[in-house]
Amino acid sequence: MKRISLTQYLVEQQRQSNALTAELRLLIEVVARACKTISHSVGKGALGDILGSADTENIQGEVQKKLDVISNEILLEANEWGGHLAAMASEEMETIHPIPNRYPMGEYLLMFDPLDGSSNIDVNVSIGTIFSVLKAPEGMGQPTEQAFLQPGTAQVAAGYAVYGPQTMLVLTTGNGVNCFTLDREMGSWVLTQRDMKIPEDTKEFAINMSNKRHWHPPVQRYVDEMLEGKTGPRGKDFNMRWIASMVADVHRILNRGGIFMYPADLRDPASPGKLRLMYEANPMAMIVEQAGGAATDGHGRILDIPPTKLHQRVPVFLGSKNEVEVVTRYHGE
Ligand code: AHM
Ligand code: MG
Repeated sequence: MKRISLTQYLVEQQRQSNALTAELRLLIEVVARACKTISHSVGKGALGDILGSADTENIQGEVQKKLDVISNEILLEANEWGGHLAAMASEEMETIHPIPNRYPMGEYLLMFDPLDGSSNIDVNVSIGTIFSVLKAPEGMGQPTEQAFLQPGTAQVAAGYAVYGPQTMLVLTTGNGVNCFTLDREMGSWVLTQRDMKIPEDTKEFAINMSNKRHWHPPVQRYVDEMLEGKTGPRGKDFNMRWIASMVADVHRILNRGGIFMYPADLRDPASPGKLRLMYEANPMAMIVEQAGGAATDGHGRILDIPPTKLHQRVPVFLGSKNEVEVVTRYHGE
């Protein structure tokens, strides 16, 4: 079979659709290159002195792992000089990162979770990088946090890299979802799955069950009914998977269906769920919708949520369309 590289795929996209500009193509290639570097560090593990804590905290009060910090640095450095970006924002930085004056300023905004699934770093379980691309508002001048506060529907590209047994890059520019596998010997991304589609029905769910006692009634009901299996109201047996790396859970769902949930719960009303809207929920919601799935916060589409702050958290229900529809309907009843 003829191998198509990421570069070739992007050039073809650029020729076919006007949506993919030369700047956006460069941006995606640079992000993909940074992910390659992160993958290389991840692969070294203890041999690269990248495991363990960095002994610092991020804006969310979470202890940063060395690899969180390293991955953030790799993405910042890779994306600063190309002239394609106006600013960046990251899970690991309190405020936005404008492009230094010595470089030209471009028209895009890049957001990322540099290393998602941090609790899995030290135990050699799949982790990943998630990214989201927006256009800077016209005539913005110096970028501010406000420029980033656009709903997910405004994303022009989104993707993730998963560092597992294989390193893969899953990408959408609003024209379906494609998957590239890193050829580690050649150092290039090769198109390995075209137009990924999530099955509409599923018998597999993903949720951290240890939080069950804190869930709101609609989530309790939904999960209880699945657990009742064949003889319960759902009339079928369900299986459960929870990797604790959103990238890995979403990647499984893209390949064979499923529903992923990180609901809000009763513990802290000020904190609706764990996952962050701008650089976790929105890019994943765009990918999932582009693959024919659905993504809601239990009430409405994640992509329609008007953001109020950079590190805002949201409840997340995403994956196979018909299951997301059931749990969302229970929230309304
Ligand atoms: P992180 O960005 O700090 O790694 O946190 C996000 C991760 C998701 O990848 C995953 O779905 C979730 O946290 C797991 O949470 P929990 O440890 O509560 O199961
Ligand atoms: Mg994360």
